[in-house]
Amino acid sequence: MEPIDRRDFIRTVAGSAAFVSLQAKADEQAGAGPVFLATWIWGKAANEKAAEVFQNGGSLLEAVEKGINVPESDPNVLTVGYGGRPNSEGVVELDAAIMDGTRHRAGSVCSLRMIKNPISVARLVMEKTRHTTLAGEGAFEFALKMGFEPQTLLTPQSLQQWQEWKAKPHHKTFWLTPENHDTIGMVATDGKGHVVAGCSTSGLEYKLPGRVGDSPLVGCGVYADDNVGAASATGDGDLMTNYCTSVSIVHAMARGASPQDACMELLNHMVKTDAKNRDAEAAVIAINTRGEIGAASMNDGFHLKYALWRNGESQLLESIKLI
Ligand code: SD4
Repeated sequence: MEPIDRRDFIRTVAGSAAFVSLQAKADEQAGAGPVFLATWIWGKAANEKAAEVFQNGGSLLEAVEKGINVPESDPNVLTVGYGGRPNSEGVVELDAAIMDGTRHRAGSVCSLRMIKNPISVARLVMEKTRHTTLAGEGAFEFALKMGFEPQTLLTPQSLQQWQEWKAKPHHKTFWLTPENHDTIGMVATDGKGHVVAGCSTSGLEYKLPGRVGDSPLVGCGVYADDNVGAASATGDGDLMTNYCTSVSIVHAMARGASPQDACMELLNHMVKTDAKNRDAEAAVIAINTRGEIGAASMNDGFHLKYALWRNGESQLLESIKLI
């Protein structure tokens, strides 16, 4: 990956001074305890749950899992877990992954049907098997063996929306629009140098059955390494997978970049390799082992709101944009 052009970078962030100073203030307190950072507005409730689990003696891994369970179980979050929008055939297929920075080990599930908490299944893939990823029918059978209850994941709301989409003569498909997708990505540290990353999504709405996005792929939707930090991504997974976003960000941090610079460097690299990516729906978050954070969006059309929990304070913030 090419290093970011500092002039481009300075120009980009100049218009985002307010966000920079907010984040600088947040980073001043780095190293002062656990930090939870998550994508989109439902990240706030997820962070608060994660912090509660951690403060009550749970592991960081458990905290991230239980935090992500919150939007997964919420029928009003139409892009994650129960109530997530279905594929083109009206079937909800979920993707999720979780990675433990100490063991450098991840678990993930792809195209999982009828199980509302895929992040919990992903954790069990990591903890109970020698595998990293289970997909489709195999992931479902594994979840049943682990005691998960199958249920329909379509809600009246998501069913009705799918029917309306299907009824449109020239319905747009396999594409994102600003209001119809999002994912929960979470990165966290315990304040003592341990990091975890988790990600869960119903993926692109009305996707082709069997389509796997970036979220459950190690190095794309999640990456965590206790030597450096952790990262997660949200956006057009069909595009972002090609940039191995999360591992690229963690490697940039390993070379000395701050989490924010590492996020910007990744987005900058996407634009340098293909100018069309200026219009891409892409956003990323990162944390290092000192608890410093980064969050960045490609452009205004897909402007990431992210949630930060630190020192008992739970905030919703807006990410810096590259363009
Ligand atoms: C995917 N990256 O399946 C996910 C969707 C997403 O914001 O994050 N949307 O491609």
